[in-house]
Amino acid sequence: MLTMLLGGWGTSGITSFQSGTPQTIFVNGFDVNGDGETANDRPDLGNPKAPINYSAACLSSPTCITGVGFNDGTGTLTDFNTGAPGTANDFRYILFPANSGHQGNLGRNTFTYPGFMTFDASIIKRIKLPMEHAQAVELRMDMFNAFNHPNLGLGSLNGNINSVNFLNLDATRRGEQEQFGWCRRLKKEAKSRPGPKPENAEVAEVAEVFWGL
Ligand SMILES: [Ca+2]
Repeated sequence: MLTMLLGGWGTSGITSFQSGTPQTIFVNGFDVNGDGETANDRPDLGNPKAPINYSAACLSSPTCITGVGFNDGTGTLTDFNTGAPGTANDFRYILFPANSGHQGNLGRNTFTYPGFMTFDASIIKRIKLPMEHAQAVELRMDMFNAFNHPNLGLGSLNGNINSVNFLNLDATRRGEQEQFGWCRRLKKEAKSRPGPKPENAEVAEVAEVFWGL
């Protein structure tokens, strides 16, 4: 009994690392340089450390700073989304009026999302059975992202300033998941045939796998 409880255990695991995805910051539906293209204009870079806040509460508040500013051409700065007055330190990105001819100085792929990291692991327990033809039952638990490490922002890449999901780092790509299952491993004798017996025909092992317990 003690041997049955303590023996037959096994583990396996896979660790994955991936560097962050680069993202170009642009504004859709707002032709700043006046070239007729409204889907690829880029802003100026303001304070690179200014926070971005595209929460629903901030976007709907006339006094909230979202981190994207608007220069009306005279140097006066307001928030591009809410109209709240601000200073150069409040805005990471700054847009100029539509058809103003201004070319944003922000380059392509200047924003990098956080990297991707997961730890997948499996715990396996094999139990031998004294039944005819049945050799063992294998129980296993597979854990995907076993330590529930958050992978922020990778599920909804969005560099469009005019989207409510702009740089949405709250979205997670993959959370912790578990899967349980069992596998019945059988030994069955190979069919007898006339003539000499092949060397490897004594026993064939097959497995029947059922998942989703
Ligand atoms: Ca344009």
